[in-house]
Amino acid sequence: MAPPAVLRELALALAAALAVLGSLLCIAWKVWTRGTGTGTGWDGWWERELRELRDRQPPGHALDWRQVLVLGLDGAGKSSVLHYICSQTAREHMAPTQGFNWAQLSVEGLEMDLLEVGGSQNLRAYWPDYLSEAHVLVFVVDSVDRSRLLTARQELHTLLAAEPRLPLVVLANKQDQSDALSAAELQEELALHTLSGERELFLLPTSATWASLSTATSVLHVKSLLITLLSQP
Ligand SMILES: Nc1nc2c(ncn2[C@@H]2O[C@H](COP(=O)(O)OP(=O)(O)OP(=O)(O)O)[C@@H](O)[C@H]2O)c(=O)[nH]1
Ligand SMILES: [Mg+2]
Repeated sequence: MAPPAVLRELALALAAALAVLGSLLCIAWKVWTRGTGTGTGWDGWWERELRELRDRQPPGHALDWRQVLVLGLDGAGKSSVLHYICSQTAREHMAPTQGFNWAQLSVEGLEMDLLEVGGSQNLRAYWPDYLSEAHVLVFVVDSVDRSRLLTARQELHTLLAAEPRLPLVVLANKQDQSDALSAAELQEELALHTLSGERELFLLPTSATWASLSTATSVLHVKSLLITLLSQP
């Protein structure tokens, strides 16, 4: 009769072998079935898995995901606003965005992705590609840059023509500057009154500077507005 220690080791080895075999069978099953759904390839498979995982979450635990798309001409202050919203601190110098800038906020049961696409002319061609995923468009305008207001207006109206219902938040930024146009003047310049009445539309005067943190033009009001807008069912 074998001693109990040897039996224990044999039993452990057998259990480990069964576990490995089980994992291999499971992987084989996933590989076998991955091509049978609507998507093909690993990307589609992972997306389906993620979707199923989200659907399996009990009520109250579901990830409430929202995307905020932040656009506007180069230098308008998009990155500064994002930085301010996410960190409640201002940065002295902000480098131009070469491509994309992305931040995530978890607030009041919301997972909020804030996606900035750079505003330089070569990047503006990519702006429309991001509209369909967005739940809100934040369009940042430099209230001092009078010479490019017409360009800002044209870019904004072109974008909105493709998405007649997308909620819009226009930020009249750099209000700390003495020569800044007021929000009312910008409303005229950007022809916001011509936009469809179906769209939720907000125009906020903002300033992404330290000194403005506790003033009426604080960027933190934007954060509150976004939370309210995106919390709607
Ligand atoms: N005075 C003042 N300056 C600001 C304000 N917001 C941004 N700036 C400055 O404006 C410049 C451009 O700001 P960014 O945040 O980089 O602008 P952007 O829209 O992200 O530009 P791109 O990434 O090139 O598309 C930086 O020097 C900022 O410090 C503001 O409210 N007031
Ligand atoms: Mg930027």
